[in-house]
Amino acid sequence: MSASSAQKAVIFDLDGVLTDTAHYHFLAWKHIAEQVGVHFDEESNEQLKGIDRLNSLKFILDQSEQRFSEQEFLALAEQKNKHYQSLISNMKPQDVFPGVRDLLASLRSDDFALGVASVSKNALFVLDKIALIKDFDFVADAAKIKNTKPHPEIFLTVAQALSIAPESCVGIEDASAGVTAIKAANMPAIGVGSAEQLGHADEIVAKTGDITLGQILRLLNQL
Ligand code: B16
Ligand code: MG
Repeated sequence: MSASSAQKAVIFDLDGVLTDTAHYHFLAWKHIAEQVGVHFDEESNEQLKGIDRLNSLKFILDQSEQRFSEQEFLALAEQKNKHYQSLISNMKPQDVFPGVRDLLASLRSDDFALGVASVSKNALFVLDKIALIKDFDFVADAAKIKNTKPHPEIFLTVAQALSIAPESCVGIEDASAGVTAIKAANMPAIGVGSAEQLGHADEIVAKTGDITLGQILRLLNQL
């Protein structure tokens, strides 16, 4: 099947949905937060999931008593990214979450187009490391996205690139901001995580590998 013949699509977030890079982002942000005297834990990290690098840093620095020049701000962003890149440098195909490859294969066999909507500028590097690039018809270029999640831009960009109407796409996200972005794009949303964080999703699963083809078809009213 080619993406152009598909009538429906699934658009995946990357970090925390296809692989556990959300944890690496957390470790790198925690290091920066501690350096500027800001308490940072898994709960504070929930608010940064799906938010781009500079807006994430602004969120942390706004809680610091210190003030930072533009130059210092950019140096901290660079430091976080270097740390994050060292954490992802040894990722392997085995780091894809369990069940994800089977899910992608079953979607493929049912003529779904497949896309990735990650606001991470490291997304292609990670997809290459975990050997998933070829599984997708389109991966958004985060550098070309003007509005970070919860804005729907990235999901609409992927749907348009796949030539599928938004209402025929299902979005999958682990971030509260990401679920908001999917809903704002007029797509059904599956949240990966807890009802406490993702109560605004149409359905919630604990792990990406728990998602089934039938569940996705039902969300598109095709079953
Ligand atoms: P980078 P996603 C997002 O990716 C992450 O959730 C978020 O924690 C990170 O700050 C953002 O990418 C930017 O990443 O610094 O690598 O450009 O969840 O949209 O796949
Ligand atoms: Mg994510």
